[in-house]
Amino acid sequence: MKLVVAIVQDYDAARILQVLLDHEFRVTQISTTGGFLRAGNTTFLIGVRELRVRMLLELIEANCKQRSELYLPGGPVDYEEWTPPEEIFVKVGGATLFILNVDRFERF
Ligand code: 2BA
Repeated sequence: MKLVVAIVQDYDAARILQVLLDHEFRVTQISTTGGFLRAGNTTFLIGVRELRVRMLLELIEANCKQRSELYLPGGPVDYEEWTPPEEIFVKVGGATLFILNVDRFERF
């Protein structure tokens, strides 16, 4: 079994969730915040049999889009030396995925 952690843009989240449910994936949705833009995004945790991982990734890819977002400086002063000093556009998404091995899965 694998655990897929998928970070997607809020714009795409409702559509992706619906498609995954339609295909009988079990999903946990978490509201998250991107560290760089400090804007909301959505993280899905999806436990999935190995056989279905490819289908899962195809469904996510088909339902998320890359977009340009405006980065505004002005985060915590401690981070200033690592972040751009001025406004820039960055490309965000479609999706950032981590695919982890699951040692054990139980439901009680
Ligand atoms: P954010 O951290 O808000 O990043 C939004 C977008 O800003 C990123 O899009 C990337 O294009 C750009 N970006 C991030 N850090 C940057 C930097 N130091 N300098 C210049 N541009 C930078 P994506 O790569 O598509 O990432 C979308 C979201 O996925 C991220 O939102 C973050 O929440 C998550 N993410 C991406 N890579 C991650 C990682 N290695 N670990 C954990 N979360 C990650």
